[in-house]
Amino acid sequence: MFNKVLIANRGEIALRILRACKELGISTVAVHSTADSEAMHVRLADESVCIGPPPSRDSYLNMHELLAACEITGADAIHPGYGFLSENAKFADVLDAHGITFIGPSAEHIRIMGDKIEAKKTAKELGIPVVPGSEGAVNTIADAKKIAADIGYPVLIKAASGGGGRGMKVAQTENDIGEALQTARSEAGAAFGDDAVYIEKYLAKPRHIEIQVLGDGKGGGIHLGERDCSLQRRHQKVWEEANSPALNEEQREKIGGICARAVQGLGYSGAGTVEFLYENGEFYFIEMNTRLQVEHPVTEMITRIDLVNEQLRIASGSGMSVTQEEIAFTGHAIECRINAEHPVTFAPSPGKIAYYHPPGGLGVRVDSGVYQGYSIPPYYDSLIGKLIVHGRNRVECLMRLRRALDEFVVDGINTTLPLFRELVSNPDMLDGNYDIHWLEHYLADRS
Ligand code: MV4
Repeated sequence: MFNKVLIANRGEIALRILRACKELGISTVAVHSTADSEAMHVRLADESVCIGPPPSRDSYLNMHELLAACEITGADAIHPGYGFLSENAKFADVLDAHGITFIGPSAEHIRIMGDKIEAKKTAKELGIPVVPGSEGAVNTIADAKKIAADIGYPVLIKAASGGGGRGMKVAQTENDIGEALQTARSEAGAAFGDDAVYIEKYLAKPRHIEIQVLGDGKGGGIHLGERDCSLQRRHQKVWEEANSPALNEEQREKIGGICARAVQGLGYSGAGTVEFLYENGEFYFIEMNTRLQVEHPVTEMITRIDLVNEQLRIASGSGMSVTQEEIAFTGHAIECRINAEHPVTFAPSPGKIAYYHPPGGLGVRVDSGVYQGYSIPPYYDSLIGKLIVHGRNRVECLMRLRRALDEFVVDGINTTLPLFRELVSNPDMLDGNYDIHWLEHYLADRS
């Protein structure tokens, strides 16, 4: 196991990683920009290093500063968390060249999954069901028209280097496809420096269901069930739950088994998430994330597995702590991402937290690095914490979530807590009857 881990992140996930390290007796190094010197994880870490001014490109994305912090402190591993450099293959290579362990998958697997065309090709080879579409990049309007005619309109043109909704264009009919292709390619070229695009059948009302996987890098691989992340606003997940209200036990085991075998076949190392669209009882692979995800706690709550602990074990060569047979799914969990934003306009609301009272009680978890008197900086994303609630079933979980939301006080800044207090009493939400477009429609109808 590692002696000292540098946590190359900030906010709630930095604290989350620090907690797992401490429980394993690993020394922790916090890095922070000048805007985060008062952050909770900096206070709790064994050591801390200021790595630069507030802008991410000068601090949390600055590989030289992170390497220097490793040299200064003697950290033997880096945990990247999510976002920032967590899916940067070059960073994984640079750490490897310096003899520092990158707590995550190999640079090769990061690269494969970061290219959405390569990811889809690999997924298909591994037996994962994919969305019907082009076999690779599409370069000409003639090719695009032929493929679209084969799979049927509407179709979606996606950027190979995109992801998270960036660089997507819908073509409703053959008349649209020329412009859609040209626009998608030029926008992808501008945004990602790569104008490669591919085509898929457009799924109109899917759910977003993702499977958590772990691989030991030696051919072992397991799944830890699914998370339903269909409630999103502008490609930002808002509310995630495990299990999905839409799946039954048989479907869970089937798609979970497919993903576990894929991870085994790939020789994947570490935590990963296989993302699907789910429509009319069918799963369609769209992407694989080669990092720990924001919403990992709902999986932890129903499996009782500490995913960061597993990441540290795997990266240090100890392998996973459990076998597939030892994993049981107990109850139901829901996570609400609480942002420092106005609950109606979603305008960012940085500033000082005048009063902070998080909820507690059985089955209530708050993953957050904020505290009373803490000032939310304006430089980073607006996530201030995650409220995660567990119950023996979905009804009990919703009742507990409603109580916890009523108990949660954050004064001095705007937060999205009021939005969740609406959602937790909404009939569609209570029925679990929502797809990826539901929240945008709800918000549009509300205003
Ligand atoms: C799709 C799709 C419909 N059909 N692909 C958006 C982000 C990226 N993960 C893939 N995304 C989508 N891909 C096909 N063939 C609809 C979306 C999509 C979406 C997916 C999941 C969650 C929220 C979404 C919001 C808008 C569009």
